[in-house]
Amino acid sequence: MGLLTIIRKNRLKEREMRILFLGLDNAGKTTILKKLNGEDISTVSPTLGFNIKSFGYGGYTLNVWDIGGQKTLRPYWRNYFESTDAVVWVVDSSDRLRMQDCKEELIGLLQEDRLAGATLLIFANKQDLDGSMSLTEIRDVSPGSGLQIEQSTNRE
Ligand SMILES: Nc1nc2c(ncn2[C@@H]2O[C@H](COP(=O)(O)OP(=O)(O)OP(=O)(O)O)[C@@H](O)[C@H]2O)c(=O)[nH]1
Ligand SMILES: [Mg+2]
Repeated sequence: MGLLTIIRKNRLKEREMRILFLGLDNAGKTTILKKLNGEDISTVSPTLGFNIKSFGYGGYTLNVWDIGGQKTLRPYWRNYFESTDAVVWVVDSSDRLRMQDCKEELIGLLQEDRLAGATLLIFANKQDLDGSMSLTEIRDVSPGSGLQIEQSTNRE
């Protein structure tokens, strides 16, 4: 059993999980978290550092880290990788122009040793916008088959 596996098993025993919300700026990470938390989502501004929120779910405490995605902030993402159980990669499905950029950032993330073993969920946000990319289109640009993609919108 590797060291990482032992650490993860201990964390499961503690019933705490560390989840990172990552993705390009403007993808909707903060909005999703605010919505989950029942907060007003009419005033969301770009995240310059990070926000952390804790939720109770199924007997677990989920510590969710929402990290700013602007290009100048991306080099700091790695400061948050240690002991991460899951990454939610939020995609702005309407941002066709930056889908390649989005793919390249995700490929970079998948190569990080400290995230090895963490669960990855790709979250196709902004499905409400006209012209947003479908799950199939997003899957076609994503770096590898078999990745789980969940679609969503913060606007009903
Ligand atoms: N139409 C639509 N707009 C959304 C949705 N989710 C978020 N937005 C809008 O997208 C913009 C960016 O949302 P944020 O939550 O600040 O994005 P972010 O990923 O946290 O951005 P950074 O903090 O810069 O990394 C805001 O104007 C939101 O209102 C959605 O599902 N549909
Ligand atoms: Mg944000």
